[in-house]
Amino acid sequence: MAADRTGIILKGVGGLYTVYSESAQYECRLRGSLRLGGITPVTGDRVVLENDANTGMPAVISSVLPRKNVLVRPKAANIDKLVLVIASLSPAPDLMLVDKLLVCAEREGIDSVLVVNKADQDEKAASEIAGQYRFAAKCFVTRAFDQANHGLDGLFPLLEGSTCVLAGQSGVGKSTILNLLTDGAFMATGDISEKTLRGRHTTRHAELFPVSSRYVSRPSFVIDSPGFSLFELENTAPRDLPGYYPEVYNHQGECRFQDCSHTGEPGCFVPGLVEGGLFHPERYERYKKLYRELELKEKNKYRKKQ
Ligand SMILES: Nc1nc2c(ncn2[C@@H]2O[C@H](COP(=O)(O)OP(=O)(O)OP(=O)(O)O)[C@@H](O)[C@H]2O)c(=O)[nH]1
Ligand SMILES: [Mg+2]
Ligand SMILES: [Zn+2]
Repeated sequence: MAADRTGIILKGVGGLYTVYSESAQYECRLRGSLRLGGITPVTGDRVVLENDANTGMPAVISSVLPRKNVLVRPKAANIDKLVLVIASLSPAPDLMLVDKLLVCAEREGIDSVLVVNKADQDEKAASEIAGQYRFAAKCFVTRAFDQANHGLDGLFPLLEGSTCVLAGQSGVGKSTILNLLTDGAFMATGDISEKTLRGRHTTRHAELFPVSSRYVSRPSFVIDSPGFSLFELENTAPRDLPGYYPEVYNHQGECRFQDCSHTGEPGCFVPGLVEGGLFHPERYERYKKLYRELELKEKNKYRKKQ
């Protein structure tokens, strides 16, 4: 019997999945039993395919292979790197969203990169944002729409041989970066300043593309995803939060207190890190706010259970 044919999901829209397998693409549906089993494949999933009895071509997804990881937002699986994109000025940068996404990536064991795009709008603000994250992630200040001077060269080696996902608010330039990385107009980009939605091409679903061989020497993939601004940090206990902040965990041994929340205990070492320029004061303020939010969430969960 021939070995099962496997493929990778490029996108799934309305129950129809585009699957890449052995240099070709196939439109596939889920096998009924799989749908009943409650497993929903997502972009980046590796799947087993079965042929259609009439055409002899792959047409049915019969199972989803074990995942390395899975993200709820953006919805994608088997991710090696999160490429977080933010604009310098417009849309107004939501740094709490960046913090939460970084925590989520740390929790899932996914490397993160921060791209501060649209530097042409406000050069100073762009480098200020990158400065806030310099101990948390590799940061790039970019102008993705500027073909000659985009500032993304440093990102290319980081994509080598991996699957990365572009994530962030709507209109920050994710699809513009995708177009650059894929060397073509795979996906339309849109202008956020348009008053009407007509003519605006906001991304509607997560989709996987190969990175152009101009930038990488091994097969590498990039997933474009729809922008979002609401993001709830689920399944994160407040006491675990310090373990997701490189600024803190890289110096963990230095705190005098075991189980210190680093949110204001007298004698805690973290304010010293802030004073010493090793933890940006605004990011530390947001850390404390996030800690309180997670504490509240935990309390409410406990109350609901009673
Ligand atoms: N000024 C400026 N505009 C840019 C830059 N990069 C992209 N844009 C523009 O920003 C607008 C939005 O870009 P997209 O790439 O569609 O944004 P997106 O993040 O994919 O948005 P969603 O798909 O809605 O999540 C487009 O008009 C782009 O031309 C940049 O570096 N500077
Ligand atoms: Mg887009
Ligand atoms: Zn402490």
